[in-house]
Amino acid sequence: MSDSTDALAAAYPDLIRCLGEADEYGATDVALGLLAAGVPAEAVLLELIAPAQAQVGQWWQRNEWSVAQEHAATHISERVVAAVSSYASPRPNRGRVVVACMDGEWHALPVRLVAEVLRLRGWNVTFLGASVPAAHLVSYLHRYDAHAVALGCALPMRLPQAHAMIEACRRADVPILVGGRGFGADGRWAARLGVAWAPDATSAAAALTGEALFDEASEVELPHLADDEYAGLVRRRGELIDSALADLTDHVPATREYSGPQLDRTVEDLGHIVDFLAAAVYVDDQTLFGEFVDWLGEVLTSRGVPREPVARTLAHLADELRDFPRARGFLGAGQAALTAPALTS
Ligand code: B12
Repeated sequence: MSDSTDALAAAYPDLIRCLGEADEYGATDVALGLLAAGVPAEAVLLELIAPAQAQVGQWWQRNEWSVAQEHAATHISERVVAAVSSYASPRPNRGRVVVACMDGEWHALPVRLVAEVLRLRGWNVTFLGASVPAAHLVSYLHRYDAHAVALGCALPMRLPQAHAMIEACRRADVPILVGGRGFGADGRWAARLGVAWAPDATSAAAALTGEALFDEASEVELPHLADDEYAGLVRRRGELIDSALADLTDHVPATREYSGPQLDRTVEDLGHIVDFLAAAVYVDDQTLFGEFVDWLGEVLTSRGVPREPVARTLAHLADELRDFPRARGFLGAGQAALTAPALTS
């Protein structure tokens, strides 16, 4: 192991402790201490802060950390990223790269890490942050002579919006690179949308200096969209959420006792179910909805929430979507996955 690897491994528990205790000064000292000891800034960003944030996500998912603890930790990580960036701030000697989150996407920190790594590699980076509407991004790109645009998406349910944004950038004739968990761990949904993808910030930097990004890209065909299922799901989103909520109220007595905030959260969760389903139909891939259902099952179990009402909602939606064979297939598989562990236990 190199000295840097040893130093990062030794510092990781200290950073995690600082994030847990909301100690932003301690967290910044951990990172600046590494930089002073000669650990490269890029390694501090990608091998210390990024895995710590993934760990924070795991704790939230398993209900070991509250939303407030996650928010505090993320805020501190943002401060640490800013401290690392101002410590190591080379002047740009390469072209401009515009880095942004897809419309509706609030996970700015992963994209910020990419932006900072590109900056460290000499790119002149303009970071636009979270949720940038497509039309605004395109008019921005027109105004600046960007070498490329890098777009992040953390949630697969945002893929249809991501595609609209990718097509808009293509029409503006700017090379596009995408990344983030939303494109799948292996980038398979980026491949589906016919766009260059990088798994991490280091590969993103390599892609920007390579040739492939500048190959002529043509609009991808998604022939399955001709069946109108995706458009139908978008059109009926509100109605599907309302009828799923009514079904829960009729058949799951606990729902009737819900407070206003609990009802709001339920409506939000139902919205996520419909949006992930619509995204799966959009890219025509059951694994997108399947991964979501697996994740949802874990979230519910760790909060002591029974899976049956969610399985019931999937069955209800399948019933409502009688004329949507692809969506029904995805819902059926999801329902089976949700109920399978209950049958064996
Ligand atoms: C912090 C956080 C938030 C913050 C974000 C604040 C911010 N400023 O970023 C807030 C509170 C807003 C948030 C909200 C939500 N979140 Co959140 N969040 C996270 C968390 C804990 C950390 C994000 C992070 O910093 N990751 C660290 C970086 C390094 O991630 P990374 O993906 O490894 O990034 C690398 C590569 O993917 C790649 N990459 C990333 N982006 C890009 C972009 C480009 C162009 C390229 C080339 C490469 C690239 O390079 C990076 C560095 O090498 C993640 C957990 C996680 N594992 O990421 C959950 C997580 C992503 N969130 C999740 C969820 C569910 C949500 C909410 C839906 C929760 C809710 N009910 O409201 C909302 C959705 C908001 C929205 N509409 O966008 C889930 C998603 C699960 C799923 N099924 O998809 C996760 C995975 C948590 C979990 N384990 O369950 N979240």
